[in-house]
Amino acid sequence: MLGRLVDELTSRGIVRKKWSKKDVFRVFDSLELELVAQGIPPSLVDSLREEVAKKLDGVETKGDPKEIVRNAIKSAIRGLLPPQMRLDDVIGAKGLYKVVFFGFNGVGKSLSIVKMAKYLQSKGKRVLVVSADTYRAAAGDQLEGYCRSAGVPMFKGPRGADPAAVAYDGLNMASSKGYEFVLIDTAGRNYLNKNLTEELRKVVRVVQPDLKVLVVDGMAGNDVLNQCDSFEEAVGIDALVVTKVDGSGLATPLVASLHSGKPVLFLGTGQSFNDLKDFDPEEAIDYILA
Ligand SMILES: Nc1nc2c(ncn2[C@@H]2O[C@H](COP(=O)(O)OP(=O)(O)O)[C@@H](O)[C@H]2O)c(=O)[nH]1
Ligand SMILES: [Mg+2]
Repeated sequence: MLGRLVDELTSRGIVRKKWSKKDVFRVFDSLELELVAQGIPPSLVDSLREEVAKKLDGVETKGDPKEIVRNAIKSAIRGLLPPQMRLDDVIGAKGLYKVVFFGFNGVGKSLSIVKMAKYLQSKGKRVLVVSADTYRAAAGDQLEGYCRSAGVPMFKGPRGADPAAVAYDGLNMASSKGYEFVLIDTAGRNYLNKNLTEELRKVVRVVQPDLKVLVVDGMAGNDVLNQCDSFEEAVGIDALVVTKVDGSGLATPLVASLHSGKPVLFLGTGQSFNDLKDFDPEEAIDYILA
C-alpha cells in the first residue's frame, strides 16, 4: 500500500543527500491520488504527510535511506494511532461488564460475539449472550445456534419484541444469575436509518454499556470508514471489531482505527469460534508498508 511512497521518498533523499519538509510534501503531493485510491482517506494522507515531514526534515541520507524512510513512516503512524485495547484488558473488570455490539447485516456481528464469549469463558468468566435482534426472525435463531454449538448461554426475547426491553430483561437475568459479562447483539440493516438509530440509542440508554462496539467487515473496503462515521454520530463507538481479515488483510483495521480514533478490540480471522486474535499495530504497519 505504501510501497511506492517509501520508494519515492527514498530516492528523493538519495538525490538530495538529505530530506527537507518540502521534499516530503512534494512526494506526498505527487502520490496523493494514488494513496487515496488505495483506500487511505485524504484527511489521513494529510496528517501522515505532516508527521512524516516533521520526522524526516533535516535528516541526512546516511546508512540505509530506505530504512530511515520506513522508520519515519512507522513512527508517524504509531503517533497517529489511538491507544489500543485488547480483550485481556476487559477480563479483570469488576461487577457486570456490559457490551453492546452493532453494525450492518452480514458483517459478522453474531459470530464475533460468540467468539468473544468463548474467549472470556476460556479465561474462567461467566458470560451471557443476549439477542436484542428481534427484527429478523432468523437472527435470534442463528445466534442461538452459534451459542449452542459453542456452549455459551444465551437469552433471547420473543420475535418482534422491543429490543431495548429484551436487552433490559437480559441484563436482569445476567445480574440475578451472577454473570460477569453480558454481550448484547443488536439488529443490523444494510443502511443506518432513523428507525435503527433510534432503536440503538434506546438500547444504549437502557443498558448503559461499559463498551459500545462497532463490528465492521474487513472486506468492505472504504465503506468501513463511512460506517465508523455514521455509527459514531448515531450512538458513539468505544471500540471496533474488524472481521474477515483472513480475506482482507490488515489494512482495514489499521486505516479504520486511524480514521475513527478508536481502538480495535479484536480481529475476526475465520469462520470458527476460535478464529479471533488481537490487533497488533506493528504487524499491521509492516503489512501496509509493503
Ligand atoms: N472468513 C470469515 N468469515 C466470517 C468472519 N466473521 C464472520 N464471518 C462470516 O460472515 C457471515 C455473517 O456472519 P454473522 O455473524 O451472521 O453476521 P451478522 O449478520 O453481522 O450477525 C457468516 O457466514 C460468518 O461465518 C471472519 O472473521 N472470517
Ligand atoms: Mg446477526
